[in-house]
Amino acid sequence: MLPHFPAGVSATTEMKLATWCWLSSAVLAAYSFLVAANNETEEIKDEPDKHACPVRLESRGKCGEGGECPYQVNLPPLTIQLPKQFGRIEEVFKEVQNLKEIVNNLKKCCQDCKLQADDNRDQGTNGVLVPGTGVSGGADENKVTELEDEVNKLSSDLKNAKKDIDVLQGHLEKLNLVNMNNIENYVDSKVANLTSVVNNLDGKCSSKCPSQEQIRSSPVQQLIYKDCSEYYKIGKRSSETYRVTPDPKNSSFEVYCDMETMGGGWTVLQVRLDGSINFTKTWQDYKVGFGNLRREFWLGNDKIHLLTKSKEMILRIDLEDFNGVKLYALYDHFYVANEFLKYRLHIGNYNGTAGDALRFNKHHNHDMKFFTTPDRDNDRYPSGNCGLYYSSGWWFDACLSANLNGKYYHQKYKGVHNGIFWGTWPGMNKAQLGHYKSSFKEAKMMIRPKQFKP
Ligand SMILES: [Ca+2]
Repeated sequence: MLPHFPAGVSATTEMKLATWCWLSSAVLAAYSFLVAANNETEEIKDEPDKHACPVRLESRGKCGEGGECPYQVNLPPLTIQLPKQFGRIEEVFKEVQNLKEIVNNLKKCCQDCKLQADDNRDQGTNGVLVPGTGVSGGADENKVTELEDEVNKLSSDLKNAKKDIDVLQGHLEKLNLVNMNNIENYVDSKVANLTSVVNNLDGKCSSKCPSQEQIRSSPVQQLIYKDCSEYYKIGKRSSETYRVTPDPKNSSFEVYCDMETMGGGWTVLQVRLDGSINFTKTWQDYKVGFGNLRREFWLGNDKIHLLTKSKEMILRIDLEDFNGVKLYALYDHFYVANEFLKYRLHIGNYNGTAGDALRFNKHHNHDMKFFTTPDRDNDRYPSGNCGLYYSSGWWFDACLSANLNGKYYHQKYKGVHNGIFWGTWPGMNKAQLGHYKSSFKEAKMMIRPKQFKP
C-alpha cells in the first residue's frame, strides 16, 4: 500500500514522493539515528488521518543558489525491537552499580582505617619517643616518667638481687667445704681425743690403784675385767670364753680369749673356721653379734665399739688358705665408732706378712669407712649396696680390697667374688685358670690393748 501525500502536490511530485516513501521505508533503519540527530530539520505538523506515510516532504520555495533546496524530509520517530538478551543489560547495569557502591564503601573504609592507623601511630610516637608532644600532653608525660622510674627501680632491684645471689653462692661454696665428711671427721677426732684422755686417766688410776696381786686378793675388784688382756694379767692362760665389762655403764658380755697367739691376751672379734655360720646377716645381727663363740662368730659391733673405746687397741688378723699358708696383718690402732656413727672403722699403721689389704690404695681403702650390711647401705658405691652384692657386713669402700665376712667356700669358686677375701694375699689377684677364685680356710680378727706387755 502506497503512502498518502499532502494535497496540492503535483503528479510528478507524487511519483517522486512515492519513490521517497519506499526508499525511506527501505533505508529507514540505516539512517534513523542520523535523522534523529538532525535537530535543525523544520518540523511539519503531524496529521495522521490524512498522511499514512510517516515520511513527509515539504516545499519551502525554490532551490537557492547555494545548492540548498526548500524541501525537507520529516521522518517519524524510530522504534527498533532489540533481542530479548538486551534485557539483561539492565540487570548487568544494576549489578555493576551495586559493585561500584561496594567498591566505594570499601575504599572509604580503607581510608578510614588508614587515617585511624596514622592517628594511632602519631599518638604512640609522641607517647614514647617525644614526651609532651602528644595530644594528651602533660598527662602522657607524667605517665611515661612514672613508667621510666618504675623500670629504673626494677633494674636496680635486679642488680641488687644478683649481688645477693652472688653472696649466697659464696656462702654455699664455703658450706660445701664444711660437708658431712668434715663434720664426721671432727666428731671422730673428738671421740679419739676423749678415748686418749680416758686411757691416760686409766693409766694414772692403775699406778695409784692396788697392784694386781692386791686386786686378785679383792673379790669385788676381780669381778670387773675390761677385756681378755686383764684376764691374762691375772694369770688366765686358757683360750676360752670370759665375761668382760669394757664400760661399767654397760652390761658385761662373753668373749672368746686367745691366750696363746703372740703372747696371748687377745679378745677375739671374729672367727671363720668351717662355714657353719652364715655371715650374710642384717644390720641388727651385726650390731648384737651372732654365731658360736667357740666356733665361728661375729662378736657384735656394739661390743666391738665398747672394747675399742675403753682402751686404745691394736688389731691382729690371722689368715690361712687351703694350701696351709698362714699369714697375718697387724694394725697398731683399731677403733670402731658407735652405731650413731655407723660403726666407722679407724685403723693405724700396718705391719705383718699378709699385706695391708684394709688400706690397699686410694680407691680401695676401708679405713674411715662406715659399716654396711645387705640391708643398710653406708658404702661409697653410689649405684648399689656392696654388702648386698658381696653377701656380707663390712666397712665397704666402693667396694672392697678386703672382706673377711664374705661367704665361706670350701674350695676355689667361680662367679661373684663374694668369698672371704684379702686382696694383698700372694697370688690373690693373678688370673687363675678357668677364672677360679681363691678363698680361705681360716680367718680370725682379735684385739689387745696397745700398752699390753705379755
Ligand atoms: Ca651404696
